[in-house]
Amino acid sequence: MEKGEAVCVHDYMGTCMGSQSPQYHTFDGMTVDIRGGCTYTIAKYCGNDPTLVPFVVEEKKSEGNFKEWLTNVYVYGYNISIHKGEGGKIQVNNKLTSLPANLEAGKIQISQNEGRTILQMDFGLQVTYDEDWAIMVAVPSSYFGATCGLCGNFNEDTEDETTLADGTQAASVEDWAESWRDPSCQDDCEGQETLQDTAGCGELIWGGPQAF
Ligand SMILES: [Ca+2]
Repeated sequence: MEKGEAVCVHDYMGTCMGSQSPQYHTFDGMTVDIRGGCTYTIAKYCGNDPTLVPFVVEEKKSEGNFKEWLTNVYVYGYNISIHKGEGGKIQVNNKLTSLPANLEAGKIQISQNEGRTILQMDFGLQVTYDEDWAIMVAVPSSYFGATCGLCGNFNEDTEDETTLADGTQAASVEDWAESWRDPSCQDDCEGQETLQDTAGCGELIWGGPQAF
């Protein structure tokens, strides 16, 4: 049920891609360019269905220092972190872990294949991180319309991707992308060129449904 109407949803996977540029292609097909280095929420469960496992995928991009790029996945109480350019090292709750690895009695499987680190969750979420620093997040259609972050809201509607956490539409794609930027990234705002950009760094719209 969605907004009081029954919605028929086929069983399929939504795919979101992020590249080094840095640029993201949302589940619903919109392209988002990111300015400035910081940690961004890429995909997150923003619904309130207790039968769905909450998760957060975030990516840290540092301007001019690719070694600091990493992806954090928060699921089942773990923080799984994949660091770029470090030969496939991963950290589980800040502890270096060799691959392949299984966590939570196999509910989380982490493997490596030809430079690609693959996280596969038992409920269908898949996160892969390539050698060339491209991230892919695949989410099963059970999460239809219930994700948020730079990968969008996964409802097959490209037009409403820039919906903010409070339900309103952002003034621009840039403003919307800013809203998924970690509020702690004040230092990165020094490179912004306009007053509006600087203001956006200090007054992020942050709130709404929190999975964690
Ligand atoms: Ca959408």
